[in-house]
Amino acid sequence: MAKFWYLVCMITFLELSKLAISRPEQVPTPPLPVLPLPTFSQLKWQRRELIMFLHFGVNTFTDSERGTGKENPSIFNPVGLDTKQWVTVAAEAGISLMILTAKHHDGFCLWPSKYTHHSVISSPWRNGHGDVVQEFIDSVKTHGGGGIDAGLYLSPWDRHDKRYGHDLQYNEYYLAQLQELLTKYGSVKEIWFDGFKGKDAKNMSYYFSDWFAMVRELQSSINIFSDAGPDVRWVGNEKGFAGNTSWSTINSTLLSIGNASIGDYLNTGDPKGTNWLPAECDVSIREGWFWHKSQSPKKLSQLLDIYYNSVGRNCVMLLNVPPNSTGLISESDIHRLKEFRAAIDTIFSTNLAEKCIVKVSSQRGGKGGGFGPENVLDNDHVWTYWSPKENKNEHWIEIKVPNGEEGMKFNVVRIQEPIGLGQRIIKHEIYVDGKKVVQGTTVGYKRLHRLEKVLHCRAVRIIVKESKGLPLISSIGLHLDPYWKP
Ligand code: FUL
Repeated sequence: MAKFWYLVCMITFLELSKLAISRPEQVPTPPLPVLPLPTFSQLKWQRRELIMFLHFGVNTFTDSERGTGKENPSIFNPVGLDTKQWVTVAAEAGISLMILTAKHHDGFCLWPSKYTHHSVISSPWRNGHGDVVQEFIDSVKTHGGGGIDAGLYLSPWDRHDKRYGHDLQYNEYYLAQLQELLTKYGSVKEIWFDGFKGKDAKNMSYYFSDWFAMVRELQSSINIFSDAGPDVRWVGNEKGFAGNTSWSTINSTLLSIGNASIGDYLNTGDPKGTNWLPAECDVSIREGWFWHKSQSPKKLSQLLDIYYNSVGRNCVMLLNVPPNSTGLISESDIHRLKEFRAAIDTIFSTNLAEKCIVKVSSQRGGKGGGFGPENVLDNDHVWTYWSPKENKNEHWIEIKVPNGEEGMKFNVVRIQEPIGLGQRIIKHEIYVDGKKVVQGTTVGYKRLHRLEKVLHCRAVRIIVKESKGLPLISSIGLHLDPYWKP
């Protein structure tokens, strides 16, 4: 009998210890991506949000927007040129990429290209020994504190060079200049191919495939911009406004460079697009792209409108700040840029949602599974996110003021998707204390909704009505914009 009880005890003990050493539950895995996805360089570009364009050249000295190509290089003499100042201004404005027009439509080269005399070597500036591109690149490296990168614009349309209009000769010339720019000056993060040419332009085919292949060969982490990408697309207008619906995806086969009729398609992108090709919103701080004594910067409220309609619509804002004929960024532009940066910081440095409780319709892997609502309030806007469970009918996330605490006041709602796993949300709605205030479409990297008035409330619910695959949200913000007067 004693033997029997001994056996019972042993078996019970073994069963219990099996329980104790049983393996922990499996860690839930991230959901599969929804293709297409950004490349590493596209993701880096998107996170820059605000970048700077610098239009500078012979037009700066002729009060013109479009040089004829007949300008005498002797007019180019920016006696006080200081590219360090440009970089300091950009850094203070929170800009991390600066794109300089190495050559505009007039054909004048800001670097001493060995393939033409129509450049700084024929100008009085630095006695013909100067190189604006080199000074610009050096300043970006030394004054950017490691946080600023350089990009270059090389106009395909060239009104000066005699080879323009002769396909083979001009394409060889253009490619030779590309090789100079992309081998002599170190790392270049964006190259801008402007598809524009005037109605009076000579007939000419550009060998884009050769150009793009050469760029890829010479620079490993560059993004190629043109109307049609291949890395960054034009937004379809020069007002800096993306579409209210704004997809980073598009069908490249429907695009061509220099074709004005595809503006609307470029503006909104395509939910069925098989290419990841996000839009860049180019716009000037002044009326013109080049500096003109008679022009002054846009008002702060205009810059903020552009910001909400570009960065706030899943795009990057490329703001042109043209150096003047002395070779400096003008004081009035510096002043406006400082105001602009201060406004963005004021609006977005406080997130009222941080003091709230966040509830969700469901969460992948259950509590503690790594995909909970706490992820929408951390500082990682790409790789930590809320994911609901598969096979649920409704997906929502709610931000609530804890009981006993005062309600919150805001007029901006920020929503972000972890685009590293694809852009997914097609339709969403926002309810404030049970009342619908936003009927929205796409979200993407960042969606900013400016509301009609400041709301004083206790609960904000975002409902995803339609998405490609599971909807994922990486960040939510409730902000107060004191500059917004609708
Ligand atoms: C346009 C050009 O014609 C303008 O001068 C400017 O460079 C702008 C960014 O692109 O196509």
